[in-house]
Amino acid sequence: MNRSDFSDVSRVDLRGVGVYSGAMGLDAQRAVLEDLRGVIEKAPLFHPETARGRKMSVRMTSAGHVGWVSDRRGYRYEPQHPRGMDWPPIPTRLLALWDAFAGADRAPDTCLINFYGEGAKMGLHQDRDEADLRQPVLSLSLGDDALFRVGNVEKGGKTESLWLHSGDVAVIGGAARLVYHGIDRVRFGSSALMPKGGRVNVTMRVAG
Ligand code: MD6
Ligand code: FE
Repeated sequence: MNRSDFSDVSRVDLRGVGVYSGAMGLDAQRAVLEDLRGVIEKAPLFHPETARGRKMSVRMTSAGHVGWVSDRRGYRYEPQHPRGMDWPPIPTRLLALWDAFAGADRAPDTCLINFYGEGAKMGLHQDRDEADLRQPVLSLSLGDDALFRVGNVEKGGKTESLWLHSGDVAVIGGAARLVYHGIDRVRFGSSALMPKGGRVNVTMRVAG
């Protein structure tokens, strides 16, 4: 599969982050959501704690050889879910999305699934738990609209925001690989994909 299997969309640059609006059509989004339901059945969503002992507002799980976990011991990739099961494989439809948009020479070995219920958000952060920071991180947004904020490689300074919609892809790589970014808020119940409300953000990476 390559870019032509997805909608023909152009790259919008947000402080070095590549945003592809409408990269995935509604039917493909529905199929991915089904794939993700299968992952969550085997590796249930959990509510991680930060190193400071606060619950994150998103719930998460992973697919792939390793998955991202956070607890009092800090952030890291682990070969198993906190309840002890292996992480399910990354759905092939998502691997195809990576091939089409990531521009990477390696396949992802982990896929983080973040679920945003009403009021959930994600503070400004860097994605820096991966061993090879030359490899990009690719995200797919599904469900509710989300206000995505992008800052700088250093903490502080100016930021810019845009609304991510269901089917949008964002790629953080190259000189922008370590930019601070986050989700200020979601418009709960704003999508046709998940009419009862909710947002799923899927990020694929090369962790190890
Ligand atoms: C989100 N996204 O969209 C949060 N990280 O819910 C991220 O944290 C992110 O969109 C790395 C690369 C792309 C992203
Ligand atoms: Fe991130």
